[in-house]
Amino acid sequence: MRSSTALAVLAMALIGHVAGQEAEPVTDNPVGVVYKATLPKEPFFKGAALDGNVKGFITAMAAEDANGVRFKLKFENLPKEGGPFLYHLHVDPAPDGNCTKTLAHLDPFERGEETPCNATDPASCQVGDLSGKYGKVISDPFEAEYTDYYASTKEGIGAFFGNRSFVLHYANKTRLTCADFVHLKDAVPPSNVTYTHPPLTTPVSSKPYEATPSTTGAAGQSSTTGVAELPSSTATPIPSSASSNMLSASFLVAGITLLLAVL
Ligand SMILES: *[C@@H]1O[C@H](CO)[C@@H](O)[C@H](O)[C@H]1NC(C)=O
Ligand SMILES: *[C@@H]1O[C@H](CO)[C@@H](O)[C@H](O)[C@H]1NC(C)=O
Ligand SMILES: *[C@@H]1O[C@H](CO)[C@@H](O)[C@H](O)[C@H]1NC(C)=O
Ligand SMILES: *[C@@H]1O[C@H](CO)[C@@H](O)[C@H](O)[C@H]1NC(C)=O
Ligand SMILES: *[C@@H]1O[C@H](CO)[C@@H](O)[C@H](O)[C@H]1NC(C)=O
Ligand SMILES: [Cu+2]
Repeated sequence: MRSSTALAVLAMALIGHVAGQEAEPVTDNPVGVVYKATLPKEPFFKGAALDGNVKGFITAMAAEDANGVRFKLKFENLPKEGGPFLYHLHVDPAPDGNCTKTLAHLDPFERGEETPCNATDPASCQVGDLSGKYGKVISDPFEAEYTDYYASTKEGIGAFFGNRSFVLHYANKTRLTCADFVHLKDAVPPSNVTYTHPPLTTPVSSKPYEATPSTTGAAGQSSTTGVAELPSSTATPIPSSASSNMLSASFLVAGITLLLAVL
């Protein structure tokens, strides 16, 4: 059984590769989990004509109905020359800031670099080609917000980007700067930065938030029944302050539910 399934998957992959398969929308993204990638203080490209680095971030969270992922981003202090700038989700993270180590674009359907990205048909694009699908960086500051149906917050599938990075490029593709995504629930702020804890009463344990009593019915219910997915009725809309370090209690509850389901 198992090997025939594996064969079927392999066959599908091969057919997909030959036929130039379109990206598939992800309809069951875990809701309430926030990922954020924040650009570092120094650019990777040593020749950058910049005071410091481009400032900016990308935040991403599944849409309320688990269909697609809502992206919000802001870039400022861009170089005066060399634009319009491109940005993509890349395959690997680069914890040491060496953007070469992020490897290629996130492209689980193997569209490759040759197939042009048609923005009116985003499934035709590499999953990671966000500027191809939603527009290049053409202003300073630059802000954008959109839902992408192909990149995913669901761990274990190729389109998952939560353990990866994004790279900001010059128009000539030179890698200017990059940042790794972090799972905000697990993000540890630098110890010398004042951090406002979410309203929790539980002492810190080695498994963060595991023993936390729920603040609404949703998490308690899920933890006793072992339901793996949050019903969409309990999903929380993205607050406009999603980029701050302070997670809302609802996000936390969603996170707890997910964590309990995963453990
Ligand atoms: C790409 O453009 C930047 C900014 O104009 C420039 O500094 C860099 O040398 C260019 N890279 C290549 C490979 O031409
Ligand atoms: C970055 O990583 C690449 C590939 O691993 C390596 O060839 C290069 O020397 C590194 N660059 C720096 C500045 O460390
Ligand atoms: C892009 O996709 C749209 C919608 O599918 C289609 O009408 C259009 O012809 C495509 N453009 C190119 C250049 O392939
Ligand atoms: C990231 O997650 C994907 C899907 O879960 C996995 O295939 C990949 O190996 C992971 N990459 C890294 C660098 O951990
Ligand atoms: C926190 O500590 C790091 C490393 O010691 C330092 O570079 C940074 O400036 C400090 N940040 C603040 C806000 O004090
Ligand atoms: Cu790129």
